[in-house]
Amino acid sequence: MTNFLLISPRSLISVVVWVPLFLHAQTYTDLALDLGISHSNDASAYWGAGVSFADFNDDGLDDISICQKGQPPLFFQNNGNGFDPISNWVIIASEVKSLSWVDFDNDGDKDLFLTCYNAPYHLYRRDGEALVDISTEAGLISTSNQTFGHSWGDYNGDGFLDVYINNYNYFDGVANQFYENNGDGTFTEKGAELGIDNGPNFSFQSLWIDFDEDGDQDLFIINDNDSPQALTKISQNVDRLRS
Ligand SMILES: [Ca+2]
Ligand SMILES: [Ca+2]
Ligand SMILES: [Ca+2]
Ligand SMILES: [Ca+2]
Repeated sequence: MTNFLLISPRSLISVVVWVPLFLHAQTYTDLALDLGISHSNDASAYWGAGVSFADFNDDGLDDISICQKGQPPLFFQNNGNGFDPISNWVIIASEVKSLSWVDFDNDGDKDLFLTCYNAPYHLYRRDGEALVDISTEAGLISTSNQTFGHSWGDYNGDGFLDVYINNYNYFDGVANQFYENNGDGTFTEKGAELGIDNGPNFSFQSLWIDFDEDGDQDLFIINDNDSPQALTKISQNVDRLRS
C-alpha cells in the first residue's frame, strides 16, 4: 500500500504563513553602564583581550573579570543589582591576555590563573580575601613573555585540573606548555613528553573538549595563520594523548 501526502493549495498557503509566526528575532539591550561597568578596551589594541564571567567569590552571583590593553585586569563583583569594581586586587602591573577562575586545588574556592603580554603567566591561590601568587612554588615557569590563551581540563581523569598554555612569539617560535596537576599544589610540565607542545607555532588559544565522545578530554589548538607548521591542531586523547 502506498501512502500519499496530500497538500491542497489552501493548506500549502497555511504552512507558508504559519511558520514565520514562530520565528522571532532576538533583541538585546546594552545594560553595561546601567549596571556599573564603564570599561572599553583601547581601540588601538592590535589583539583582543579576554573576559571571564564567573562567580569568583562563590556567593551564587556571576562576576565579571576583564583584560585590557596595556593595563592590569579589572574585576567587578555582582551585588545582585549591578556590579561594584574591586580596587584592592592590584595583583599584577602587566597587560593580561586571558584569565580563568578555577579551583585547581579542590579546596572549594576559585583561584586565579592569568597569562600576560610582556610578562610571565601567574597562578594565584585564593586564601580568604587574598590572592597569593604561588606560580614559582607550584612549578609554573614561563618559557615565554608572550603568552596568549590557555585552557584548563582534567586530561588524565584524576580529579585535578591540568592546564595548557599557548605561547605566541612571532619572531622566535616558542613551544606551548602543558602542566599536569600533581594534586599537591604543584605541577609538572609534560608538553613535549605527551606530544602536544605544538612546536614553534605562534599559538593563540586552546580548548579541552571530548570531541570523539569517548569519555576523555581531547585538545584543540588554534595557531596564527603565519605559523610555520599548521593553523589548527586537534590531539585525540589516546592513552593520555600522544598524537
Ligand atoms: Ca559572585
Ligand atoms: Ca581553590
Ligand atoms: Ca588531572
Ligand atoms: Ca575524547
